[in-house]
Amino acid sequence: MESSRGSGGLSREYKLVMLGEGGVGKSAIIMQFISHRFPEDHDPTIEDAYKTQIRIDDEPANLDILDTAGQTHAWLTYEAEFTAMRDQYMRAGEGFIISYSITDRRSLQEARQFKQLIDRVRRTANTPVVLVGNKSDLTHLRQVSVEEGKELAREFQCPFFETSAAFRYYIDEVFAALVRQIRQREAESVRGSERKTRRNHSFWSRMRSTFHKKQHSEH
Ligand SMILES: Nc1nc2c(ncn2[C@@H]2O[C@H](COP(=O)(O)OP(=O)(O)OP(=O)(O)O)[C@@H](O)[C@H]2O)c(=O)[nH]1
Ligand SMILES: [Mg+2]
Repeated sequence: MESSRGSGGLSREYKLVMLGEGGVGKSAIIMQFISHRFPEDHDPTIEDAYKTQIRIDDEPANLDILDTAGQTHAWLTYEAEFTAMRDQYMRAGEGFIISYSITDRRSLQEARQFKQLIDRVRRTANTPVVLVGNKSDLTHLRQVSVEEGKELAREFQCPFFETSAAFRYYIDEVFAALVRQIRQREAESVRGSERKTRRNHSFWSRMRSTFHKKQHSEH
């Protein structure tokens, strides 16, 4: 586990990755979260990294957030480089925000593709993920219902939020939910390895007592 000393003392670093189709508002969500600003223009991202320190459930957390390129044409132009880069952050990331726009049905389909990609690269369906339907303020342009978002989150077995980067709705909640998912998985794996140790213990004590009995009966 990596840790560093921040103003809040010893705190864990969490590597988070923002995924989603081009223009759904990935950069806007991150910018609102970190600096309470909303970028009006769409400036397509290639790759940006942000660091911030917050407290979640009274525990400090250093977030290392990677903002990725949603523009598939960029992926196609430099296909080999992008695929290599993508696989790298898919492996290095500990938690993923998969975002779509409620005004763009195709971006919801893309969200499913992103989840499949994460599962494939990491060879598990158990990676911490949060599903986000952004641009909830644009109600007149809605193409994806809240129910459809919830349904996809049920499929992914992950938390779901409809956000508005423009109005800063549910932005903090997304990042807190993702860190909680990571902490929960970690606690589960610690419990799992404790159980394994206990099982091993009882295995060895059984072996020892069998050996003991054997030794006694031989004398
Ligand atoms: N109304 C509204 N507009 C938004 C919202 N979030 C983002 N936008 C706008 O949508 C456009 C795209 O936002 P970006 O944050 O650049 O999108 P992106 O997903 O980072 O795009 P790529 O970097 O190309 O993948 C910008 O013009 C934003 O102002 C939102 O919640 N509501
Ligand atoms: Mg961007």
